[in-house]
Amino acid sequence: MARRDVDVARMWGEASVRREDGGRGEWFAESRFAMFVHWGLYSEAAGRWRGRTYHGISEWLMHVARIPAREYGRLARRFNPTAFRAEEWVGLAKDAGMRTIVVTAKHHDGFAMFKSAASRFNIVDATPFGRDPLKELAEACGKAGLRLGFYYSQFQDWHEADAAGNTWDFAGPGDFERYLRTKAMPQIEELLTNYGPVALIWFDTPGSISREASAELAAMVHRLQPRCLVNSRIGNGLGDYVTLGDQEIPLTAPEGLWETVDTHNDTWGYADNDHNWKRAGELIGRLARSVSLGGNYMLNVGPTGKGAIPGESAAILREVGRWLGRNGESVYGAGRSPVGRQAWGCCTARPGALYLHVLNWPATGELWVPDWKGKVREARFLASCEAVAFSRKGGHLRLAIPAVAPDGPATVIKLTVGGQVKAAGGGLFLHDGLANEFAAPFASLHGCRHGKRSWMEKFGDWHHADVIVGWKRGSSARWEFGAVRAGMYCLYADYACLPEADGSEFEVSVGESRWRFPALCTGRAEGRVRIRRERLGMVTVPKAGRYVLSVRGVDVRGEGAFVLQGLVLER
Ligand code: H79
Repeated sequence: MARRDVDVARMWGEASVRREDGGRGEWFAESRFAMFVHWGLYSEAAGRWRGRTYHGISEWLMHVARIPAREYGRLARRFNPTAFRAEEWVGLAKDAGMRTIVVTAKHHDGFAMFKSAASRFNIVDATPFGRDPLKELAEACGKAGLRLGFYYSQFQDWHEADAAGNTWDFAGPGDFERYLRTKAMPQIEELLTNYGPVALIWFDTPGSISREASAELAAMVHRLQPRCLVNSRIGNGLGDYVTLGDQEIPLTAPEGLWETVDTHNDTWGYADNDHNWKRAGELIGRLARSVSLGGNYMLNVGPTGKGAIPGESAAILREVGRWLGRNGESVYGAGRSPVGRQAWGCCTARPGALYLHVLNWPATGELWVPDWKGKVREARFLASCEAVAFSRKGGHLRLAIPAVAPDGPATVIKLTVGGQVKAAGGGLFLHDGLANEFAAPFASLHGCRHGKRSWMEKFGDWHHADVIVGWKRGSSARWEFGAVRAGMYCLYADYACLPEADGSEFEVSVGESRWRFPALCTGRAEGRVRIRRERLGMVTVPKAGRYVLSVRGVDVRGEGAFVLQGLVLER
């Protein structure tokens, strides 16, 4: 592969960081929720080129439509975002409960959204707008007390013959060193010199950038602004904190500082065809799940070419903000908890308190925290302060809750606890009235292995899963769980099966139920697996007790062509 190409396996770099961040990350856990802004010439194109709609991530339009750099550059002549008001963006971020803003200073298309002496291909010199929006944002953030960071694509620059990424205009490898010295480094220096304090530089797609280049960039950032963080996508393990894969909400988390970045719909840059907004409850769930594993959640908005954040997106963000107004204590400065993810949601913690985020409200009148070892002083709904009755039963904590969720999108129950809290047994538990996921990372395996898979739904719309790989005849995965009553449950499997493995046979068992099922082809997308949920049948849990759910390979075809994300028991 030519060096100019983007190596998909390495596009986001390693998820590792240096241990010592020099104290720069102290504010990180207090922030928790950030606004990501993708805004550039692609916003003006809005996912459309020459009458054709390109579904998926719109900031890749130039790449997918193979638009010559000269022609793409002409978008600048009509880029005139007269609706842009820095205070409105900042006001929305505040209303949404976000404490940091990270905006694209230069994306892969190479267009600088700020005044730059290093390249005339910038918003001040090349558009009728002629203003520097990053200056205005920096001022508005300063006034409102929000942190500001800049996204900078350091490796790909489709406008430059010497940088990586543009294979349609430029043949052969360019002089990357020259691009680094004459554009990337000078522009990053401008960003760190002309805009006041910068919270972080958000690098992206390090690809095959050299260790020396990553090290030099990091050193430059820290020399110019010692408090400024760099994310792990600087490459070569030289970041101050980890950025997970795009749109990745993990089940288990890395040590130390980490964040995940997410789209509100299925694109980062504005696309006028994409209305697939996540609801407030979904966003809160993704935020809470990140915090429950000690991470930060940065959610993207894609302003239009006129500079306005789409109204639907803004309205939903304000709803999240109102929820945070009532429940912020469970998010800001809160973090990892000893209670693992449950079918009803997840749990965040701070010293002396646990916060149960009930994202899926059971209509059964009870909420269980399994394998509870600890002293509860009191339980209250965080938003209303109303007390919640609790008791202990069979080693579990049982809370008596109303049939309908009192706090709309996600109700938080605060447990004030004394001393150490432990939730033993991995916390796998069958919650009545909900979908109980038995996920790959929590399985004990025999003759197969843990792995990860990523795939796209729409173009550039990434999904990630922890999976079980290496299935053979006799391989098995098992999950132990507790149940507090008898019941019939519907069993589903989340798996990907390439055509080569179609018809492979597996056996599932739980309690007295045991049968074989065939794996059905779930398709292939650009050579990658896509995970789909298949219904396998009904199983019976005969009484309260401990059970084992297992799946075993009987006749497995096509080496590596079947991966299992997990099983689900729902009722
Ligand atoms: O800025 C957003 C994305 O544009 C950026 N990261 C987030 C924050 C990003 N850059 N690259 N990637 C994400 C990985 C994308 C890979 C793909 Fe492709 C782009 C898959 C499809 C389009 C390159 C071209 C690999 C396959 C075809």
